[in-house]
Amino acid sequence: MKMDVLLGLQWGDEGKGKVVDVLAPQYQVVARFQGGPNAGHTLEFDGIKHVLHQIPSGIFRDNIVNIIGNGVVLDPVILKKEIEGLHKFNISFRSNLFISKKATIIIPTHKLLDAAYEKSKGDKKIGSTLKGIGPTYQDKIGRVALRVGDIMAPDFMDKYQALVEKHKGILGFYDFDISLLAELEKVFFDAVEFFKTLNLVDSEYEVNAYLKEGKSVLAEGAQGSLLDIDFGSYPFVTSSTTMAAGACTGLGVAPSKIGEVFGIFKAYCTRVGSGPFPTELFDADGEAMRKEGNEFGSTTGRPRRCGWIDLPALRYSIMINGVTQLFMMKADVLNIFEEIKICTHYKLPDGSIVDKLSYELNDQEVEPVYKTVKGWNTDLRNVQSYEDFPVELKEYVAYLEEALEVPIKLVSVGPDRTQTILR
Ligand code: 2SA
Ligand code: MG
Repeated sequence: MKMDVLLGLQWGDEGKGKVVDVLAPQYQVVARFQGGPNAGHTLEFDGIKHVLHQIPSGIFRDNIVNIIGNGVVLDPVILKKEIEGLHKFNISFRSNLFISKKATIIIPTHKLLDAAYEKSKGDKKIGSTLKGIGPTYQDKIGRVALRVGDIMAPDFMDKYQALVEKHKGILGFYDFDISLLAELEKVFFDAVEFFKTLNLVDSEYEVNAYLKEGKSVLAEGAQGSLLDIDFGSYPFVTSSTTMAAGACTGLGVAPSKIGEVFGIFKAYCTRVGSGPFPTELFDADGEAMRKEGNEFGSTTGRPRRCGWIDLPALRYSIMINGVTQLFMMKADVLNIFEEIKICTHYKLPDGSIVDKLSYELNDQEVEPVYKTVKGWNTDLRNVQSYEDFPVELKEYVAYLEEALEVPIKLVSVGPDRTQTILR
């Protein structure tokens, strides 16, 4: 069997959680491969809305094994809270949640460092979720981080203290107040004890064994391709590999074992945090999108920046990920518009028209070139199948499909599990 990968093609919040939840019955294993508690995957079913941060979105389906892979940075405190939050759903996480011993641990000083770095950047700040993601990946690459497996080792406290001393030195350099640390550590060590009771495994063996046995595995991405550490709008990115290749390194699965790559995108665009966003709307249309789409960060509650769909950016993401199927989310949010704009190119300050996300593009004020189409301006609540789509929505889908050269296999017309139309 091959492992399918599902990922966001924009700046995150494309609706990945919902899609995993809908696709989950076709899979026996769902695995997270990067990111950490900066992610917020929202699922809605039976009138309940639930947000997951680190736990894979397969957790709500019985008989699905959920794996947190080595590429993830994990906060034990948030994981404990997440698991406690699942108690009311009667989820047997003891038998269906497995965590890689090679995943990296976020410790309290990582969160303080995140805040210190952001503060030092002033108005050039990244807009981090302040969950300690960047500093933890920094330590991983710097070969000094603590890993999940370390918490079982007798010298865990020594390793922990050595890292904290290093962090204190940096925090001192930034003159950052660390008076909260003792309190944070108390909660952290409490969570570490809980953590020891979970299923800690060599997940690369598990995932590969499942594939060998013919079980279907879905790798669930977090954030989006335009936030990728290499290909995103650097430095306004997250610190992990959010693209399909990250599923290989973040789970220990060979590139030859990757099957379908599902690319999720919204029928428009949002971004939370700083950085370039060519089609961003600052007018009443942007405000209406935010309101209609309830565009507020599911981890931090921050209002998301909103704008029209951006085809050059989508084509770029499709290229670097090798997307084989597209899923378009939140089409219903555009119901309110009489006209819809599609960004087909960018106009550079020198007047030239381009459709590539070149290195230089990042630092230029670009103007989107739009094609305007008629909106459907209709409620989609009663839409049951593609045949029920208003003609303008059919045309929108067809236009995007042709421009992106990948089939759009799924269109979401509302937040609930059931409001998902397969084509
Ligand atoms: P970080 O926290 O250091 O990784 O942030 C770096 C940049 O990456 C962006 N980022 C995100 N963008 C969209 N959604 C994310 N998850 C949450 C959600 C965000 C929230 O699902 O809504 O609740 O605010 C996410 N995580 C990181 C971030 O905004 C920075 O631009
Ligand atoms: Mg999200």
